[in-house]
Amino acid sequence: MSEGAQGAHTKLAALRDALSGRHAVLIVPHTNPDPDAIASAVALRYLLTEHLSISADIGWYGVIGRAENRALVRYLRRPMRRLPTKVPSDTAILVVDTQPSAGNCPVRASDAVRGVIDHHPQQAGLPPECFRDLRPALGATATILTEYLRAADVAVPAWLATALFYGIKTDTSGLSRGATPADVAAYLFLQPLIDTTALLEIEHAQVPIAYFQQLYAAVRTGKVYRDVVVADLGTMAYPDLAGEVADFLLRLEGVQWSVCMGVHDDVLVLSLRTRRKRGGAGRLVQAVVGKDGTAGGHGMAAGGQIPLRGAPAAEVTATVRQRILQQLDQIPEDGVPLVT
Ligand SMILES: [Mn+2]
Repeated sequence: MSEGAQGAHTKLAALRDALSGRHAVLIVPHTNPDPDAIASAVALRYLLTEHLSISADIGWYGVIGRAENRALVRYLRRPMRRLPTKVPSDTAILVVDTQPSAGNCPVRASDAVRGVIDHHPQQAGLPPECFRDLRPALGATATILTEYLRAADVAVPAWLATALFYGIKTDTSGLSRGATPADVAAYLFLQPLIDTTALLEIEHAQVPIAYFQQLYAAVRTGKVYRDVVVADLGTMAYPDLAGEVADFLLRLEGVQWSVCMGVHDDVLVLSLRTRRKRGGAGRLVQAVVGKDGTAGGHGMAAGGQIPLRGAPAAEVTATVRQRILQQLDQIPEDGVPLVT
């Protein structure tokens, strides 16, 4: 048995212990769940059912807006329900792809949180007896769940392989962003098991006209400051659009950093991407957001949220832009429109 498989066995036993004595299990992915969060949640539920004979629900919060993510949820036959406003006290909560003290986690740290499986930098505040598998070096949480399924010798059906594969693929940008040998191993294990027709349909899901309107806004408002591009989407149809557009703008020749901002539900959503090998996006977004909101992420992709609390969006957006340019040593006056 490999060292990784041995580790997964130990983790599975610890997870089972953490759930003992609880009547119900609720799996919670991060707010506005992305494919990695969705896949990790459904995989954990499948693992609990098949390996430990424990049934569980998945409770999610926020918006699933991106057309690909909506297509994934449809393909999985809508496996999640809305997070209940009050979780019964005898329920064990398992958090995936985030941590209770992170800004994008819909549940706070409490004794009800019995486990956390995540690949973001470790946050403080977990109960000491809480099960944890936190591996910030990994490209995706879906990699951890794939290791568990393999260690438990649970056969992975095509729908689950497709979800996990897509989770790793999107979080690592096709293994090119922050992927480790463990992510590559999970990806290659899953690949022969996936439903390729379904994956093609998910990845090429049709988008609403609002998507093109917002792309137009991004291009129209985009400004280039030497190797930094900043775009303001105004009001966004859904919150993860900021990340989607930041990815898109990073393709501009000569650009090392792309930043996209927009407002959804009275919150300014900020997304950062960088091509720099040494990263720094997570640290940068934390410096920019500071105490005004919450921020998190990895070296090459990160994001933050600032509640407007009645302040005019244009004012908050201008302040954030100023801080970003300052952090990246750019002069505001040097900004040239992306298109004229
Ligand atoms: Mn993830």
